[in-house]
Amino acid sequence: MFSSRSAFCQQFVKKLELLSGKPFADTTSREQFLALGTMVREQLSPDWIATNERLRSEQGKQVYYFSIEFLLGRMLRQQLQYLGIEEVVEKGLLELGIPLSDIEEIECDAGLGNGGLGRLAACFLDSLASLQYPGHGFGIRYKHGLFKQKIVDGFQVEWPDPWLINGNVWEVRRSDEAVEVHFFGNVESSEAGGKLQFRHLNTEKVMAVPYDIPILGYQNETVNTLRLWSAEPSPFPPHQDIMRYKRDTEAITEFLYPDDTHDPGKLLRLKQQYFLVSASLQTIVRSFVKQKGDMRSFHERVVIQLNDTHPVLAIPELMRILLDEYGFSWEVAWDVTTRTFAYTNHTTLSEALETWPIHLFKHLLPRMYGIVEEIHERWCGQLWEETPGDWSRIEQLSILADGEVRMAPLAIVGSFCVNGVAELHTEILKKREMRQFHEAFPGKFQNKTNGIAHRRWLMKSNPSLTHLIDDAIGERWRSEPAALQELRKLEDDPNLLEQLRVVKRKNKSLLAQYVKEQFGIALREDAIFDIHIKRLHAYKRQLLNVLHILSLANSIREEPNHNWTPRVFLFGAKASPGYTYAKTIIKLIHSVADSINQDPIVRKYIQVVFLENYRVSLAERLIPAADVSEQISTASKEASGTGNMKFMMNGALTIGTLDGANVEMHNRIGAEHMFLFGLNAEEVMSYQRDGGYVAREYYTHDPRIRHAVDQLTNGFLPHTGDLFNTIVDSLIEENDTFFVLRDFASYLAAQQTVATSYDRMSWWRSTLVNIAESGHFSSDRTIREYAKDIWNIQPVSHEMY
Ligand code: 26Q
Repeated sequence: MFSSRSAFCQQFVKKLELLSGKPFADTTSREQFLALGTMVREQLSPDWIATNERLRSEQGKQVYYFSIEFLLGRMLRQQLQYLGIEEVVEKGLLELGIPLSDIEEIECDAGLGNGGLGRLAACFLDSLASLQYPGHGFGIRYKHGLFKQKIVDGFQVEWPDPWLINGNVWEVRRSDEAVEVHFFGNVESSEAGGKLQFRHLNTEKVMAVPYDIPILGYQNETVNTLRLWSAEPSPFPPHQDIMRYKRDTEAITEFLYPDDTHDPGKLLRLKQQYFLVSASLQTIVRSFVKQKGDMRSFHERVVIQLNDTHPVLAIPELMRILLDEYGFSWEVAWDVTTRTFAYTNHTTLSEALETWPIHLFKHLLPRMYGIVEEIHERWCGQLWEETPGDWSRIEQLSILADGEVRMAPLAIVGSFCVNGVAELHTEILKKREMRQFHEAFPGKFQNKTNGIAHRRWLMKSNPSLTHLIDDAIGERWRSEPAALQELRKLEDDPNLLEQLRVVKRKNKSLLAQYVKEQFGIALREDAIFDIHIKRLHAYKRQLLNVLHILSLANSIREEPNHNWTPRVFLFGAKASPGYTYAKTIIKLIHSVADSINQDPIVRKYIQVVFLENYRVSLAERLIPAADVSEQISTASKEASGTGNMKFMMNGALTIGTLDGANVEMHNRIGAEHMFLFGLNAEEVMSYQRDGGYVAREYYTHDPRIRHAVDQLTNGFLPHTGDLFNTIVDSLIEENDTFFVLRDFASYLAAQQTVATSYDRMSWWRSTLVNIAESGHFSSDRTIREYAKDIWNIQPVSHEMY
């Protein structure tokens, strides 16, 4: 169909007219997008069927990735690249007078995630397919993804994200594979032949309808599946109040929850979690049994990775299936279950660990509760035998405590492997946050440092750099990203360094053009582009960046004739709607931006821009244009970070703390190729243990700090009154939980080094070194490690067919 440009054009025009019912000349970009998307789907269909057939007949072990979030972004260009038809299509369309980039803009981001965790799941699917592993995703088809952010008068306002409003070309509804999920009701037990049997009665039934999305491997004929579940009323509804039943049912998959400062009262969130795991396990068990599998060896052909604790109900749900539906003994069921699941932890912030009130859990999921209670009791019994009388150990390790179900302990006890997402993070889990568990299960904890899909975050988003790399070292790196290291031979090639500079300038220019068109703001292209994009959280310390900007502006006013290096500070961040502190920081960034952009002296050198509605497709434009990557979390708080890797891969230099995966970047490139500052994790944790930090002393003794902090509340920022009192209070009265003032001087010094090093030969050499060493952070490496060390699965070979 895409064999030649003219064949493509002919097919495209025909498809477009058929679908739109209009002559070609009258069609809109949306209709063109739909036509092209439909053609792409038809093109990949045979490979999708073949991949599924292969998996069915081969009967090897498969991995299923359970995640409440998949932050996919846009898919069109990626599909074209993976099918190897981008050039034919792009040139063909141009002959018809249509820029592919215009059609691309029509596609809504699939924003079914909050940030790092959801995007990681999407990158993993990409690598699974590209490496030909038999691996599939299971998630939820939210009718509305993460809220859209609008900025009104400097404040964040949230709007629903109606991403499905024009349909979704990539999905296939599979009503024939719908299943039922049961909520509420009561559990009855009876004895038969000396054995207790349980029946879950009077339940509310919800239909789970799957929508499958094809996940292509890179030019390898593999098409895996992401199955997203949608909740619909059952065709046999309960007798009373049918309207309420319909509403309650549809509400289950209506919205993605924003990552709120944990509110355990949200019944709907728990409903989503059980809905996902119950429906997904039914699909998996059904296809396993259909292939004549014996449930006693389920774990030999199925491994399920739990992305954080959100899908952890899968553990008691598989127990339920084995006990109640297959009549297994507890011991055998537990053996199969604990050999099936592996759990990834994404946080060390103890306040973020998930818990559910028992009364709510029991009401919604009575059978799940009975099973969790028994898991808990047996586990505590085991602990008691190991260390009789050690109540404090049992308390720390127990699953039920203080009227709550603790999901992380359930996950650890019920799975055969627990992994952290960066070396430092895993060490902190093993030595501190989960030390007791690590001692109870020696060998269960592993590290799997996160990674990113280099195909999206370099090949797709940065074509200029991609071609430059191809010219320098050939194309092997595209399938073996570690080969980017070959660039290191060229560290002293002035010609290549100059070309890196040219590419960066070009990308900055493209971004400037976009920002001008979208937001009406003209960016100064000769400045350092210093970019801080991620969710807004106190521990990520956007505030530290803002205080530095205020301080830099103060210095410029003091010495207006000094030769200051021009800089553009770009921010992008969504704040959770209920997170007041984070929302105040967004307003603060806007107020500081206004004060600076209006100051006739300061604005000669610096510009501050907050870009509304940060999301995957915006990240793809920002990251290739970055000179400086802000990775400045309080050491020990950021589990890994993945934005850090994306910037590195695009040749930005990191200003950062030794936190998360920054530590591993540092190990690979050395301190001379990044700008490190601040306390390390040990130092932060010893302050937290022993005390001794008095934030007020830093405020009192450092005039630069005092000046900048005072500017938040002394009327320097116009029309803000006492809006920012709470921020100053968090620093002074609440003693600055995240060590912003402690790290301030060190951050300033690092920023000064950035300014003096910029655009020298050594800068571009560092850029080259960063790119060369970034291959390690491809999710291909990560997925190979999971496959070998946790999943025990092999790629599916095509050769035999
Ligand atoms: C919890 C309860 C109720 C509603 C929402 C949530 C919720 C949702 C999302 C809690 C947490 C998340 C997301 C967490 C996350 O993205 N963590 C990040 O994971 C990345 C991938 O491993 C790491 O790189 C980051 O360091 C980590 O912060």
